[in-house]
Amino acid sequence: MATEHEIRGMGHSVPRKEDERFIRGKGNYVDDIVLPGMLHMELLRSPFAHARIRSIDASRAQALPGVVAVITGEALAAHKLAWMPTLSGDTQAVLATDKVRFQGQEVAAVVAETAYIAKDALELIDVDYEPVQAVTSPQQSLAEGAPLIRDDKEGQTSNHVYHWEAGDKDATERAFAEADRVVALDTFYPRCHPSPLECCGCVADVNPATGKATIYMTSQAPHAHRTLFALVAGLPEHQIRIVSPDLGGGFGNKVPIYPGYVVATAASLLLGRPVKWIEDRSGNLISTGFARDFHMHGELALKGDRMTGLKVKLLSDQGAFFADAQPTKFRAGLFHIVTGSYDIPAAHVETDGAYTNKAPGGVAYRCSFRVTEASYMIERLVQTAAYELGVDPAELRLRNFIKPEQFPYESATGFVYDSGDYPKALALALERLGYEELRKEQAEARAEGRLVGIGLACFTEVVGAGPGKEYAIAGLRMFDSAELRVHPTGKAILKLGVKSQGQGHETTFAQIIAQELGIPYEDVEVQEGDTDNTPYGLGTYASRSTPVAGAAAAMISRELREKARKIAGHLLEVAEEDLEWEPGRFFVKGSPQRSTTIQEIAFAAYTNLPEGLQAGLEGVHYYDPPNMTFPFGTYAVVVEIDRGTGAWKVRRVVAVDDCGVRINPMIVEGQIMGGLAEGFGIAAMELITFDEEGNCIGSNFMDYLLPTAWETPAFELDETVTPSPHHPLGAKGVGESATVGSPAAYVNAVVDALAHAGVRNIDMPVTSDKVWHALVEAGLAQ
Ligand code: MCN
Ligand code: CUN
Repeated sequence: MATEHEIRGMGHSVPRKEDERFIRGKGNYVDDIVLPGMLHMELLRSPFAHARIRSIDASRAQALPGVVAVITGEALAAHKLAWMPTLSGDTQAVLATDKVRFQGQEVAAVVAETAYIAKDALELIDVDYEPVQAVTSPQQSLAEGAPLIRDDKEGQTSNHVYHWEAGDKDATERAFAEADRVVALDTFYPRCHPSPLECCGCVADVNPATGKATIYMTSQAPHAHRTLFALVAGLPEHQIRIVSPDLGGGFGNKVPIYPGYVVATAASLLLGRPVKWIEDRSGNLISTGFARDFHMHGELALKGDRMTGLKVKLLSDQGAFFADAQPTKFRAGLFHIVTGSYDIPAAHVETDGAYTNKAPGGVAYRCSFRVTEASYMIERLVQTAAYELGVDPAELRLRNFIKPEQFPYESATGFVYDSGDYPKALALALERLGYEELRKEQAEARAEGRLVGIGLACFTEVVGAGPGKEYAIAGLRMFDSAELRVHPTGKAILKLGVKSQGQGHETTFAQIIAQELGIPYEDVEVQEGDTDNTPYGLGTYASRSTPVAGAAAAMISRELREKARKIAGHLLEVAEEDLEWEPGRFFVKGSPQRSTTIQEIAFAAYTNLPEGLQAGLEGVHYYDPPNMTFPFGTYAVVVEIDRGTGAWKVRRVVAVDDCGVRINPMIVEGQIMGGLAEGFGIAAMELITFDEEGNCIGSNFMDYLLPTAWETPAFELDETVTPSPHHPLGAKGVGESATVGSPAAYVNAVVDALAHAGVRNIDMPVTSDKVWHALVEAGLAQ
């Protein structure tokens, strides 16, 4: 039931509440926090990718006026803080003691009266390095005789991190033995970076009198970070308060715990004064939360035009420390969603990880735990198969889709997809595109010597972890929470365990309460990010806020509605069973004029209660979802290639998304447009790479290219709605879909323009340079 205009429940595209302050420059970010007596910290980073540390002499830095302390790994080691655990159970150096293992690694910290003094003092620290040969690719790292990167780890004799498999190997081998065609694709998903507007940072304030540590930090998961701080630093958890204020984007970059946070906290503890650390752009690009860096080999077995088996092997470049934020049970994240939208009876996935002399990552950048790479693999592979078979790529997909009546569908690698209607989303995208016409136009253009390409991606994602029994981070089960307090005058505060980084939670979660309780959305304030003030939750990533916390918000509203019903019965002097609900009021069945509003009920909850009922209208709900949600869609891209230069231009992007029921359609569209722009950046220009010595190329925005409004194409959006059957609101997550789904569509379009000449793959970023080489090789260059 749609709510009234005044209530603005779900389905209304209300403007974002938070934009009032963001647009006026009145946001409150970590760097806006200034505390009395606050000191500033800067980090010294390693110029070498791999080197032994012979000695560190900080005396000159220490002597600079205004410098309060220089902190080295050795000093931290005295407090057992030189190393910290990562989210995936490895260890990571906080400040290097024995060796540096990537360029940009944190070596020492200066704490000073101003950030400028601290930065100047960094240059006065003398570190004596003994360079060691750097390893910059996983192939090199796993080869015989490669230098051992993690010689700090007992029993570690090679650079191999893990081997992990999913699916049924024998069944897959049989499918390949019986296949009448096998199509293969080797591809590389390059290292890229989330690059939020705001870099990472914190203000650590350990009160020497009370011992309470208040840490303002850029955190997508404040509660989980508090627990990890307690476990690592040995501080009592109730004495730690993490406050994550407004965040200038996260995109996964703010999931891990970085050395800067730990050193600033240790510094505040030792010095008895608040310490601020704000990362600069290069620090962010070279040392924190990279994404991808996957070498992938996929093979598809076909019988006629039916996909009968899928084999994927991948080799992941983990950098110097294995720091992925990943669910404990799944070592390689959720890569096994690689069967995608297709009914493939047998599949087998093998992944290996290797240490290299590069910054550690996280499964970061709008990725839902490696679903991005999986989606790219299958959508590129399917297009390759279409060319080999001589079947239209849309038609081949249609023939192999999981059919609407097959849901809930168990995939060959063990996921149970909740719901989907893939043919519908594809058909809508093709209709919006005018696909048939475009194919004709493509053929005509080719006859005239012009290269037009049409690329499709029919992605399926898996988002919204838990269930807690299967998904945990560092053992913490992935449920989430909502606490709702309805005040006597009918205004409410909703407190959540998740943390918006710009997704609009203050608006959409208020709309959920408006929908469920009929309290106008303006009357609901949403609070997140302060661990002293919000119920425990696992945080915002993997598009889990709507699937998990959104469900918790709906459930607590419904619980309060049941209490409200009791009060309404008392107020109207009828039995509860005789009452009917519509958003905002209860009325007596058959006489709708006898009614009482939610505001009147809220007042009565504090003033006029039925016998035996507790006062107040408040409660908290912890929601552990029964399954993930599986959003999907079809992205279609049309490009034209310049045969003289290899430059390619996007002519159109049509995006059909299905994230189940939409809470705020405008916010959903904003999420999708942002993701389509990011997908374009990844496909076309974003790349962090390294030279042979391990020097990072891509450490600033001159080298690491982000698309601006100038390059970014226009987007045409549409939707289908297939509700999630297990979510109380029917909603699925959407926050990552377009970044996950779209890169394959862009690359497929460029390859499609060249496919008639035998081109099958161009690795991302698809620069004009690479396209030019493909043109030359295919004899199409002009
Ligand atoms: N929404 C909705 N209806 C749905 C699904 C979502 O109205 N059916 C709304 C939500 O209520 C929320 C937004 O869309 O306001 C995104 O919701 P959801 O899909 O639940 O994702 P999360 O809120 O958990 O956000 C995480 C996701 C991730 S993992 C990354 S990475 C990412 C992304 O969101 N980082 C972002 N989008 C981002 N957007 C901004 N502006 N900044 C980031 O850092
Ligand atoms: Cu993996 S990027 Mo988002 O899940 O925070």
